[in-house]
Amino acid sequence: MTRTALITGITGQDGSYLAELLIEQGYHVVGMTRRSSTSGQERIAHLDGQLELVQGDLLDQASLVEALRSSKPHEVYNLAAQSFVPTSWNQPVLTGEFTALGVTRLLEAIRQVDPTIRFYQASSSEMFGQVQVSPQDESTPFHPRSPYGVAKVYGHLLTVNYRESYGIFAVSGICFNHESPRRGLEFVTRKVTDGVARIKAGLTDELRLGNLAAQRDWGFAGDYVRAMWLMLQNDEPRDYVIATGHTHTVRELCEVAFAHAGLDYRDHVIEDAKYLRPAEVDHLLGDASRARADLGWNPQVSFQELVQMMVDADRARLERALPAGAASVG
Ligand code: NAP
Ligand code: F7E
Repeated sequence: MTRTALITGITGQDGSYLAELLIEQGYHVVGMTRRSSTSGQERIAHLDGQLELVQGDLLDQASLVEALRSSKPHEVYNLAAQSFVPTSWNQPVLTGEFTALGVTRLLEAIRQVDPTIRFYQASSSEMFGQVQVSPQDESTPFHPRSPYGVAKVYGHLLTVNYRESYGIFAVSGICFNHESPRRGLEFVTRKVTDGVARIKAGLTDELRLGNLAAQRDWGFAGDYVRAMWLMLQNDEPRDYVIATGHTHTVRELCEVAFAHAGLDYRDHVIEDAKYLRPAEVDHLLGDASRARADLGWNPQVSFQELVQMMVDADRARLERALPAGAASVG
């Protein structure tokens, strides 16, 4: 029997990679999208005809119930969220509505429509926040540092609670930062690789960044969506940390990205206080031992490979967008 999966947030970075994986696995994939005056579906345009789209919004309970009723999924992956940390200080209430209460709305819809649906919640290493121990694993205490992190703690604990209260197969992947050429342009990895491509093309000479000392455990999004799928195939519902086990500073990210294009980041990167956060997460490093042992999950793409892949993709994109020869300055 063909299995059906409903993905919220299908137009986002992870949604597009997960949709590809599930289509490859033979699933009927249904993506939930919200109405917009522009399409906003660039990341899934290449999957046109291979998946079904239903309209719905995490703010609207009736639309979630209807999305589940019409698509009859076996698995639901809740990837939709307001996911950019700085925006969560500007729009804390909206972030809470999407990223925290949205989880309640979706789990309530599952309880109402079909409690045998398996549910994946996109939890985040931002829940660890100001860490006292390193590396972080499933037993590390939470100390979130942004309204986004706080909202994710709510969604995480609610998922645990619906598992314990109602016996729903509801699990959380506590994913550390994961990136790709499809990453939003405002996140630091993509901002840097896009910046390198622009500098190389002669469009600008500088890149303004915030805290270069921040450390993150960065992996490749394609590897992380595999972990999400494996978690819903597990015998028992269990939460997992998904991470590479290596951490790097934003400065190292710059070194690798600029060097890959034959540039020295020190000639171009400017530290700008405008990009500092009201409260920072200084250091993250994940321990994915449980996922390795139970799920056989291992990341395939290293930090260097990831950054180089993103620089190459941004340079190729600009080559296509600019008049012939214009993107090859220097
Ligand atoms: P992303 O690229 O920002 O995508 C977010 C998705 O959520 C988009 O499809 C967006 O739709 C959708 N969305 C936002 N608000 C919605 C609403 N009210 N109703 C329905 N859909 C809504 O995020 P991502 O990087 O793929 O991350 C996927 C999930 O994992 C998010 O929950 C994120 O918080 C979490 N996470 C990400 C990372 C990471 O490093 N990437 C790590 C840990 C956890 P539109 O296209 O219409 O805006
Ligand atoms: O920042 C520093 C910044 O915005 C990483 C989301 O997917 O991962 C992501 O959250 C670090 C921070 O990601 C700039 O201060 C320096 O320390 O790429 P980011 P994030 O905040 O870690 C987690 C796991 C999620 O769940 C989130 O959804 O980089 N940094 N200079 C900068 N960051 C940005 N964005 N821009 C800068 O100019």
